[in-house]
Amino acid sequence: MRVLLYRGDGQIAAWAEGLARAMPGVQTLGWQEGEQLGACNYAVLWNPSHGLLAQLAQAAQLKAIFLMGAGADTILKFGDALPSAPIVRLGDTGMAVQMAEYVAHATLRYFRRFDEYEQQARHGLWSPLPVYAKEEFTVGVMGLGKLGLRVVETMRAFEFPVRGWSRTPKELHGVDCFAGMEQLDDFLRGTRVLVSLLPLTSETNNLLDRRRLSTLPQGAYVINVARGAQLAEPDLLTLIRSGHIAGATLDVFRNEPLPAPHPFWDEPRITITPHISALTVRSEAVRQIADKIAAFEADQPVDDIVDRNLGY
Ligand code: NDP
Ligand code: OXD
Repeated sequence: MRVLLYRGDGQIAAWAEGLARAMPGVQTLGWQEGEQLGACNYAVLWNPSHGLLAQLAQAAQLKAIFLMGAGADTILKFGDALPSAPIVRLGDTGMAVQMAEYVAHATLRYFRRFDEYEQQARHGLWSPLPVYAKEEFTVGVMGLGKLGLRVVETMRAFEFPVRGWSRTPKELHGVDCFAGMEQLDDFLRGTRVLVSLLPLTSETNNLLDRRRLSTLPQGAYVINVARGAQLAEPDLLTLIRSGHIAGATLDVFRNEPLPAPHPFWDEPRITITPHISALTVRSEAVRQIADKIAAFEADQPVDDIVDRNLGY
């Protein structure tokens, strides 16, 4: 069996080693811009180029494409140039716990006023601040998939009121569930800490615009760990500067790396991280991909196949 490995950053050596260990007998091959692609049965890739996808579309023996990450927007953006083989994304593989760590940290930092205590300490000030009421700190998670559900579970363990929003209706113990565009405003109205864990699709692009962000209550906090294009960046900034939104922790941006002159860099109420909230754990990803290839070979059902119509 021949498996193509490709990453936009060229770092495939460790993936090749991992796959060789997980699938004895596998032959891995690489590809570089301008090269003719060799025959392959599967492709495992991240940030492919148009040129690579055009060649994969002609690869007669290709059975499936595996992504080295969770977000299918990274490949679906190529639209008509996509090969017809199924596209399979990573399902959790160690990312859900990292998301839970990240969101818990950002929420607790705001809720327990750690930034303010940090400032006070720098000024040698010993001065307990009023405690926020937990019942007024509803955490609202947009996207109740592999990652969102783990965040919901973690925030419930801290005894925050938790609500969730998804495309299809859900019933989750101890969680107020909302679904669809018609329930989005109600969801936002009662959310003090908003977390986005939605995929980027035509429906979620620019979803968090000025009107929707204004629907959040005064003093709300925004955590975006999904995709930057879901958030209207100038609108967030305006609402933070007006005092309606207290601040934000952002891991993802419309343009990455966040450009040097971007106003977010100068806004102290915005915490910026460089798209690290949940990193691919290569060993777990390789194991999952190897298992899914085995399932394809045995004509067994395979999880996490991307629905091209839905965009995730
Ligand atoms: P899943 O596909 O498991 O879950 C997606 C969730 O979003 C589902 O609950 C789905 O609803 C919901 N959803 C999709 N479209 C809509 C919509 N139009 N309206 C309301 N809800 C919607 O994805 P994951 O949890 O695995 O990953 C989520 C995203 O996180 C990824 O797509 C990626 O962009 C991002 N990510 C970011 C990383 C980072 O480091 N910053 C790392 C990994 C992922 P339903 O349940 O009804 O289908
Ligand atoms: C992903 C990501 O989607 O890294 O996996 O953002």
